Amino acid sequence: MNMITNHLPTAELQALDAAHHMHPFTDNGELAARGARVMTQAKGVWLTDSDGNKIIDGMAGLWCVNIGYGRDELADVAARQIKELCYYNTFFMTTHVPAIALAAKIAELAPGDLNHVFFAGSGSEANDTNIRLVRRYWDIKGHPEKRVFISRKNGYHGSTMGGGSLGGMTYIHAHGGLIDGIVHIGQPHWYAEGGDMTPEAFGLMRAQELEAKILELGVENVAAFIAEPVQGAGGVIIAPSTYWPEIQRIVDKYGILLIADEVITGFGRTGNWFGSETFNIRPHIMTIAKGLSSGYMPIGGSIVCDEIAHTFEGSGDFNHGYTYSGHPVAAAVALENLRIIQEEGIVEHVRNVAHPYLAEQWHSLADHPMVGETKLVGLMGSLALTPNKETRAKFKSEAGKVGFRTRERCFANNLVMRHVGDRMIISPPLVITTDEIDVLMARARKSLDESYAGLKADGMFVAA
Ligand code: PXG
Repeated sequence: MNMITNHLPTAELQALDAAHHMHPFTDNGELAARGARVMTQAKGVWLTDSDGNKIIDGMAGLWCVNIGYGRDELADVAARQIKELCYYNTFFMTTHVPAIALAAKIAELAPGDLNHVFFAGSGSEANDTNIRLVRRYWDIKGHPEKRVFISRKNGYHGSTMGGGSLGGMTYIHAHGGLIDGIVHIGQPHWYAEGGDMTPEAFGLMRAQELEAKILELGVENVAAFIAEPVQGAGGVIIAPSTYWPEIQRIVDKYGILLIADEVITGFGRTGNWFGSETFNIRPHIMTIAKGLSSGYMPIGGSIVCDEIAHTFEGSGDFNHGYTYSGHPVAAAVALENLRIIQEEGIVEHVRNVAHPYLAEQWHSLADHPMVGETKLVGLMGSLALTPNKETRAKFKSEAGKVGFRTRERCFANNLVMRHVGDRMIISPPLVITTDEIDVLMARARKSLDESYAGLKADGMFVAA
């Protein structure tokens, strides 16, 4: 306890961390040389590090702390649940009150006939569930050959073998390979890949790659299409308006399953409870995690439609599950989180207050000399950095270098704004106030100015 509340000097913590802690998606040699930033406390949208800096968190942790940090209610519920029933499983015909209540609440909130929840510990695990659940579904229906998943390049679905394979990040595939039966089509990323086409024509073309792929593979072999309503980790890529209606048409026409990976877009992020509502998508399955508990506890799941759930009934055991499926403490905390989102009108706050207020300032960044595109849906936004707005040119430097330098300026200015390649992204806690948006934007603009000046000075503001 002491080490957390009254911690060692930063340098000692960094040395211990480097010696014993292997970080995700990190070069530990580089980390050891430089020392990790040590976060010690957080409240609302504000983080405090071990040097006492107050940092505004423009990423809600990793896109998850939707209700903001430090809510006592969640701590109280966790403590109460640990005392009452800290653990029991949901295997072997048993259940418990938190899992029952949470499943029922999710079914109430989810659109359409998405009424059944299979719990997991994370988004990656939930997507692994989806692979097995969907293949088993087609099996039960008498179509065991329907096994192939179609997903998208630069999509992100986690980093387990299943999640990493569904995802279209080649740098993830490079470390450990892919599982079989997963193929990737192009992403609806007009800014980077749309060339001279209009966004609308490009969106349609990319959606039609799904139809072409189904025909190439044979519909009898295709199980499902999985996609994020908005690509998050890929750089907050919001598809052109033509994309999702065409995807829905194709999925309906060929009768394949549609999985909306709502791990980021779920629970208010886009100004509705689910991104599928914002983009008028009708999935058969939704993947959820992150905002389900606002990141206070690790929990995820798959929300499944009536038809799929009923198909499983009477077909024997579905041989799948996790020790922590529906973990009672995580479920109780998630339930309290959903109560707060609902009773405090946080989704409405995003839609009616925070988004419109942020949108005005975010889109005004289009005037900045290095910003080629500004995108924002609800409270997830991106900026494309470019040395030439007219041609949407890439920088001459290695991809991501300019983004990295810009992120470093943000960190120096006590703002967490991430980069994905040479795109800057934000996804702040949904409870952010208009005053806090002013702070976030002032720091973002200052960081962009400093990055731009640095690039000019170093001769790096040059097109490829
Ligand atoms: N699906 C989506 C759409 C995600 O964004 C996952 C699944 C996997 O969830 P878990 O809980 O297993 O991590 C995610 C997670 C990043 C970053 O750098 C994004 C995620 C995770 C870690 C880093 O933007 N998204």
